Amino acid sequence: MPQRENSGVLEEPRQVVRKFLARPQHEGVGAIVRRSIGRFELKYFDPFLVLDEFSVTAPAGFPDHPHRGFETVTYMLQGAVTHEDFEGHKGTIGPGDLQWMTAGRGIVHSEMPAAQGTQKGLQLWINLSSKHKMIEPRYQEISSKDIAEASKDGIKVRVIAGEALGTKSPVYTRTPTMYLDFSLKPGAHLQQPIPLAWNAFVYVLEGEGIFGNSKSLPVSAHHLLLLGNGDGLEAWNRSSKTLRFILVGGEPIGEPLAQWGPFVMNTQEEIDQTIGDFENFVNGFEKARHWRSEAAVSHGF
Ligand code: FJE
Ligand code: FE
Repeated sequence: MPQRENSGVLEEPRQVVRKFLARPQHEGVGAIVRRSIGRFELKYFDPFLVLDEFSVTAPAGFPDHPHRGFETVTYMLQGAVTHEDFEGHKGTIGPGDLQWMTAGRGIVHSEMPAAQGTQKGLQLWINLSSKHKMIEPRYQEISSKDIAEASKDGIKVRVIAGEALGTKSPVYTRTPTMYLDFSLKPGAHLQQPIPLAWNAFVYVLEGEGIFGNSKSLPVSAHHLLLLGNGDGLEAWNRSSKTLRFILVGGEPIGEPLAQWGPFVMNTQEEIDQTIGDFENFVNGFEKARHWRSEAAVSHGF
Protein backbone atom coordinates (compact mmCIF):
# COMPACT_ATOMS: atom_id res chain seq x y z
CA MET A 1 0.00 0.00 0.00
CA PRO A 2 1.38 3.42 -0.88
CA GLN A 3 1.70 5.65 2.14
CA ARG A 4 -0.92 8.36 2.28
CA GLU A 5 -1.03 11.53 4.30
CA ASN A 6 -4.56 10.93 5.49
CA SER A 7 -5.37 7.32 6.05
CA GLY A 8 -9.07 7.15 6.65
CA VAL A 9 -12.32 6.05 5.13
CA LEU A 10 -11.35 6.91 1.55
CA GLU A 11 -9.10 4.83 -0.71
CA GLU A 12 -9.07 7.17 -3.68
CA PRO A 13 -10.11 10.73 -2.84
CA ARG A 14 -11.51 12.61 -5.80
CA GLN A 15 -9.43 15.46 -7.18
CA VAL A 16 -10.67 18.79 -8.51
CA VAL A 17 -10.57 18.58 -12.31
CA ARG A 18 -12.22 21.89 -13.26
CA LYS A 19 -12.94 25.10 -11.41
CA PHE A 20 -15.35 27.88 -12.37
CA LEU A 21 -16.16 31.21 -10.76
CA ALA A 22 -19.89 31.89 -11.14
CA ARG A 23 -20.37 35.57 -11.95
CA PRO A 24 -23.71 37.33 -11.57
CA GLN A 25 -26.04 37.48 -14.59
CA HIS A 26 -29.66 38.52 -15.14
CA GLU A 27 -32.40 35.87 -15.31
CA GLY A 28 -36.15 35.81 -14.89
CA VAL A 29 -37.49 39.36 -14.47
CA GLY A 30 -34.91 41.51 -12.71
CA ALA A 31 -33.44 38.59 -10.79
CA ILE A 32 -29.72 37.90 -10.52
CA VAL A 33 -28.19 34.45 -10.61
CA ARG A 34 -24.66 33.15 -10.36
CA ARG A 35 -24.96 30.25 -12.81
CA SER A 36 -22.23 27.67 -12.66
CA ILE A 37 -23.68 24.59 -14.34
CA GLY A 38 -25.80 25.43 -17.39
CA ARG A 39 -23.61 28.22 -18.68
CA PHE A 40 -21.97 28.18 -22.10
CA GLU A 41 -18.69 26.55 -20.93
CA LEU A 42 -20.51 23.86 -18.96
CA LYS A 43 -23.81 23.06 -20.60
CA TYR A 44 -24.41 19.80 -18.76
CA PHE A 45 -22.74 17.84 -16.00
CA ASP A 46 -24.83 14.67 -16.27
CA PRO A 47 -27.40 14.53 -14.57
CA PHE A 48 -27.13 18.21 -13.57
CA LEU A 49 -28.49 20.85 -15.96
CA VAL A 50 -28.32 24.08 -13.97
CA LEU A 51 -26.91 25.31 -10.69
CA ASP A 52 -27.95 28.87 -9.85
CA GLU A 53 -27.11 30.80 -6.71
CA PHE A 54 -29.98 33.27 -6.96
CA SER A 55 -30.60 36.68 -5.47
CA VAL A 56 -34.03 38.29 -5.84
CA THR A 57 -35.46 41.49 -4.43
CA ALA A 58 -39.09 42.49 -5.05
CA PRO A 59 -40.49 43.34 -7.53
CA ALA A 60 -38.02 41.05 -9.34
CA GLY A 61 -38.72 37.34 -9.56
CA PHE A 62 -39.47 34.38 -11.75
CA PRO A 63 -43.07 34.89 -12.93
CA ASP A 64 -45.21 32.26 -14.71
CA HIS A 65 -43.06 29.81 -16.67
CA PRO A 66 -43.18 26.10 -17.59
CA HIS A 67 -40.92 23.10 -16.96
CA ARG A 68 -40.86 19.60 -18.46
CA GLY A 69 -38.54 16.61 -18.25
CA PHE A 70 -36.50 17.30 -15.10
CA GLU A 71 -36.57 18.30 -11.42
CA THR A 72 -35.90 21.66 -9.77
CA VAL A 73 -34.46 21.68 -6.27
CA THR A 74 -34.74 25.01 -4.44
CA TYR A 75 -32.83 25.44 -1.19
CA MET A 76 -33.28 28.76 0.61
CA LEU A 77 -30.31 30.48 2.26
CA GLN A 78 -31.91 33.81 3.21
CA GLY A 79 -35.38 35.34 2.94
CA ALA A 80 -38.37 33.57 1.41
CA VAL A 81 -39.88 32.63 -1.96
CA THR A 82 -43.55 31.94 -2.70
CA HIS A 83 -44.33 29.46 -5.43
CA GLU A 84 -47.70 28.89 -7.05
CA ASP A 85 -48.50 26.42 -9.78
CA PHE A 86 -51.32 25.84 -12.23
CA GLU A 87 -52.69 22.96 -10.14
CA GLY A 88 -53.32 25.34 -7.23
CA HIS A 89 -50.30 24.12 -5.32
CA LYS A 90 -48.95 27.10 -3.40
CA GLY A 91 -46.47 27.65 -0.59
CA THR A 92 -43.68 29.75 0.81
CA ILE A 93 -40.22 28.45 1.59
CA GLY A 94 -38.05 30.35 4.07
CA PRO A 95 -34.46 30.16 5.31
CA GLY A 96 -33.14 26.59 5.31
CA ASP A 97 -36.29 25.19 3.68
CA LEU A 98 -36.22 22.88 0.69
CA GLN A 99 -38.55 22.36 -2.24
CA TRP A 100 -37.79 19.32 -4.40
CA MET A 101 -40.06 19.60 -7.42
CA THR A 102 -40.33 16.84 -9.98
CA ALA A 103 -41.76 18.68 -12.98
CA GLY A 104 -42.13 15.47 -14.99
CA ARG A 105 -44.60 15.91 -17.88
CA GLY A 106 -45.30 19.50 -16.99
CA ILE A 107 -45.57 22.27 -14.45
CA VAL A 108 -46.33 25.93 -14.98
CA HIS A 109 -45.52 28.02 -11.95
CA SER A 110 -44.23 31.29 -10.55
CA GLU A 111 -41.44 31.74 -7.99
CA MET A 112 -41.52 35.19 -6.39
CA PRO A 113 -39.99 36.93 -3.36
CA ALA A 114 -42.09 36.63 -0.21
CA ALA A 115 -40.22 38.95 2.14
CA GLN A 116 -38.55 42.35 2.34
CA GLY A 117 -34.92 42.59 1.36
CA THR A 118 -33.02 40.10 -0.74
CA GLN A 119 -33.98 36.45 -1.01
CA LYS A 120 -31.05 34.13 -1.60
CA GLY A 121 -30.81 30.46 -2.34
CA LEU A 122 -29.69 27.73 -4.65
CA GLN A 123 -31.65 26.19 -7.47
CA LEU A 124 -30.40 22.95 -8.99
CA TRP A 125 -31.96 21.35 -12.07
CA ILE A 126 -31.60 17.57 -12.17
CA ASN A 127 -32.37 15.69 -15.37
CA LEU A 128 -34.78 12.75 -15.50
CA SER A 129 -34.11 9.64 -17.57
CA SER A 130 -36.26 9.11 -20.68
CA LYS A 131 -38.53 6.69 -18.83
CA HIS A 132 -39.26 9.28 -16.14
CA LYS A 133 -39.55 12.48 -18.15
CA MET A 134 -43.32 12.23 -18.52
CA ILE A 135 -44.23 11.13 -14.97
CA GLU A 136 -46.83 13.00 -12.94
CA PRO A 137 -45.49 16.14 -11.29
CA ARG A 138 -44.67 15.79 -7.62
CA TYR A 139 -43.43 17.97 -4.77
CA GLN A 140 -41.36 17.12 -1.73
CA GLU A 141 -41.26 20.05 0.64
CA ILE A 142 -39.17 19.93 3.78
CA SER A 143 -39.07 22.75 6.26
CA SER A 144 -35.74 23.69 7.77
CA LYS A 145 -36.51 22.16 11.17
CA ASP A 146 -37.16 18.77 9.50
CA ILE A 147 -33.92 18.66 7.52
CA ALA A 148 -31.69 16.03 9.06
CA GLU A 149 -28.51 17.40 10.63
CA ALA A 150 -25.46 15.74 12.07
CA SER A 151 -22.25 17.05 13.64
CA LYS A 152 -18.86 15.56 14.36
CA ASP A 153 -15.30 16.85 14.88
CA GLY A 154 -16.01 20.44 13.79
CA ILE A 155 -18.14 19.33 10.85
CA LYS A 156 -21.85 20.04 10.59
CA VAL A 157 -23.90 18.63 7.76
CA ARG A 158 -27.46 19.27 6.65
CA VAL A 159 -28.53 16.21 4.69
CA ILE A 160 -30.75 17.47 1.84
CA ALA A 161 -30.53 14.19 -0.05
CA GLY A 162 -28.59 11.00 0.54
CA GLU A 163 -26.60 10.18 3.65
CA ALA A 164 -23.73 11.68 5.67
CA LEU A 165 -22.27 11.06 9.13
CA GLY A 166 -24.74 8.21 9.54
CA THR A 167 -27.78 10.46 8.95
CA LYS A 168 -30.20 9.93 6.06
CA SER A 169 -32.54 12.29 4.22
CA PRO A 170 -36.17 11.26 3.64
CA VAL A 171 -36.15 12.88 0.18
CA TYR A 172 -36.81 10.48 -2.68
CA THR A 173 -34.50 11.09 -5.63
CA ARG A 174 -35.87 9.73 -8.91
CA THR A 175 -32.42 10.25 -10.40
CA PRO A 176 -30.13 8.90 -7.65
CA THR A 177 -28.63 12.03 -6.07
CA MET A 178 -26.79 13.18 -2.95
CA TYR A 179 -26.99 16.79 -1.76
CA LEU A 180 -25.10 17.76 1.39
CA ASP A 181 -24.69 21.21 2.98
CA PHE A 182 -21.43 21.17 4.96
CA SER A 183 -20.10 23.72 7.48
CA LEU A 184 -16.52 23.12 8.63
CA LYS A 185 -15.06 24.95 11.60
CA PRO A 186 -11.45 26.15 11.39
CA GLY A 187 -9.17 23.10 11.53
CA ALA A 188 -11.85 20.60 10.48
CA HIS A 189 -11.07 17.82 8.01
CA LEU A 190 -13.82 16.02 6.10
CA GLN A 191 -13.86 12.65 4.38
CA GLN A 192 -17.17 12.00 2.68
CA PRO A 193 -17.83 8.87 0.60
CA ILE A 194 -19.38 9.32 -2.87
CA PRO A 195 -20.54 6.39 -5.03
CA LEU A 196 -17.81 5.51 -7.53
CA ALA A 197 -19.76 5.89 -10.77
CA TRP A 198 -21.40 9.20 -9.87
CA ASN A 199 -20.59 12.68 -11.09
CA ALA A 200 -20.01 15.06 -8.20
CA PHE A 201 -19.26 18.72 -7.59
CA VAL A 202 -18.64 21.21 -4.80
CA TYR A 203 -20.04 24.74 -4.72
CA VAL A 204 -18.53 27.04 -2.10
CA LEU A 205 -21.00 29.29 -0.24
CA GLU A 206 -18.78 31.02 2.31
CA GLY A 207 -15.26 31.01 3.68
CA GLU A 208 -12.30 29.25 2.11
CA GLY A 209 -11.59 25.55 1.73
CA ILE A 210 -9.04 23.13 0.40
CA PHE A 211 -10.56 20.35 -1.67
CA GLY A 212 -9.22 17.06 -3.02
CA ASN A 213 -5.50 17.52 -2.47
CA SER A 214 -4.29 18.88 0.87
CA LYS A 215 -1.54 20.81 -0.96
CA SER A 216 -3.92 22.65 -3.29
CA LEU A 217 -4.76 26.34 -2.99
CA PRO A 218 -7.81 27.43 -0.98
CA VAL A 219 -11.02 28.06 -2.92
CA SER A 220 -13.46 30.84 -1.97
CA ALA A 221 -17.20 31.52 -2.33
CA HIS A 222 -19.09 31.29 -5.65
CA HIS A 223 -16.68 28.73 -7.09
CA LEU A 224 -17.85 25.46 -8.62
CA LEU A 225 -15.42 22.54 -8.47
CA LEU A 226 -15.97 19.49 -10.65
CA LEU A 227 -14.56 16.37 -9.04
CA GLY A 228 -12.81 13.57 -10.91
CA ASN A 229 -13.04 9.84 -10.28
CA GLY A 230 -12.69 8.35 -6.84
CA ASP A 231 -14.61 7.12 -3.84
CA GLY A 232 -15.17 10.36 -1.99
CA LEU A 233 -14.29 13.93 -1.15
CA GLU A 234 -11.62 15.13 1.19
CA ALA A 235 -11.78 18.76 2.35
CA TRP A 236 -9.93 20.89 4.88
CA ASN A 237 -10.63 24.21 6.52
CA ARG A 238 -7.23 25.76 7.28
CA SER A 239 -8.66 29.28 7.56
CA SER A 240 -9.84 31.15 10.65
CA LYS A 241 -13.50 31.32 9.56
CA THR A 242 -16.27 28.82 8.96
CA LEU A 243 -16.21 27.15 5.55
CA ARG A 244 -19.61 26.36 4.04
CA PHE A 245 -20.13 24.46 0.80
CA ILE A 246 -22.50 22.04 -0.82
CA LEU A 247 -21.42 18.67 -2.13
CA VAL A 248 -23.74 17.27 -4.78
CA GLY A 249 -23.44 13.97 -6.61
CA GLY A 250 -25.64 12.08 -9.01
CA GLU A 251 -25.74 8.98 -11.15
CA PRO A 252 -25.14 9.99 -14.77
CA ILE A 253 -28.09 9.21 -17.04
CA GLY A 254 -26.01 8.80 -20.21
CA GLU A 255 -28.76 9.71 -22.68
CA PRO A 256 -28.83 12.29 -25.48
CA LEU A 257 -29.95 15.75 -24.41
CA ALA A 258 -32.23 18.13 -26.27
CA GLN A 259 -33.05 21.33 -24.45
CA TRP A 260 -35.10 24.39 -25.18
CA GLY A 261 -34.99 26.64 -22.14
CA PRO A 262 -37.22 25.03 -19.51
CA PHE A 263 -37.98 21.90 -21.57
CA VAL A 264 -35.41 19.11 -21.37
CA MET A 265 -35.96 16.01 -23.50
CA ASN A 266 -33.85 13.50 -25.45
CA THR A 267 -34.51 14.52 -29.07
CA GLN A 268 -35.42 17.64 -31.05
CA GLU A 269 -38.68 15.93 -32.08
CA GLU A 270 -39.64 15.64 -28.40
CA ILE A 271 -38.81 19.32 -27.90
CA ASP A 272 -41.00 20.29 -30.87
CA GLN A 273 -43.75 18.08 -29.45
CA THR A 274 -43.35 19.74 -26.04
CA ILE A 275 -43.56 23.27 -27.48
CA GLY A 276 -46.72 22.15 -29.30
CA ASP A 277 -48.16 20.63 -26.11
CA PHE A 278 -47.50 23.87 -24.25
CA GLU A 279 -48.95 26.09 -26.97
CA ASN A 280 -52.03 23.89 -27.36
CA PHE A 281 -52.55 23.19 -23.63
CA VAL A 282 -52.39 19.39 -23.98
CA ASN A 283 -50.43 16.41 -22.59
CA GLY A 284 -50.02 17.82 -19.11
CA PHE A 285 -50.36 21.53 -19.91
CA GLU A 286 -54.20 21.55 -19.93
CA LYS A 287 -54.45 23.81 -16.90
CA ALA A 288 -52.12 26.41 -18.36
CA ARG A 289 -54.95 27.63 -20.64
CA HIS A 290 -56.74 29.71 -18.01
CA TRP A 291 -54.15 30.00 -15.28
CA ARG A 292 -52.16 33.02 -14.23
CA SER A 293 -50.39 33.22 -10.89
CA GLU A 294 -51.75 35.61 -8.26
CA ALA A 295 -48.35 37.29 -8.43
CA ALA A 296 -48.81 37.89 -12.16
CA VAL A 297 -52.37 39.14 -11.76
CA SER A 298 -51.49 41.56 -8.98
CA HIS A 299 -48.20 42.80 -10.45
CA GLY A 300 -49.14 42.74 -14.12
CA PHE A 301 -46.35 40.48 -15.31
C1 FJE B 1 -36.37 29.45 -15.85
C2 FJE B 1 -34.89 31.55 -16.84
C3 FJE B 1 -35.12 31.42 -15.48
N1 FJE B 1 -32.91 29.98 -11.86
N2 FJE B 1 -33.34 30.12 -9.51
C4 FJE B 1 -35.41 30.65 -17.73
F1 FJE B 1 -34.62 32.32 -14.67
C5 FJE B 1 -35.85 30.36 -14.96
C6 FJE B 1 -36.09 30.21 -13.52
C7 FJE B 1 -34.97 30.12 -12.59
C8 FJE B 1 -35.02 30.19 -11.20
C9 FJE B 1 -36.01 30.30 -10.24
C10 FJE B 1 -35.62 30.35 -8.93
CL1 FJE B 1 -36.78 30.52 -7.68
C11 FJE B 1 -34.29 30.24 -8.58
C12 FJE B 1 -33.70 30.08 -10.79
C13 FJE B 1 -33.66 30.01 -12.96
O1 FJE B 1 -37.22 30.19 -13.09
F2 FJE B 1 -37.06 28.44 -15.40
C14 FJE B 1 -36.16 29.60 -17.25
N3 FJE B 1 -36.68 28.69 -18.11
FE1 FE C 1 -39.34 27.34 -12.15
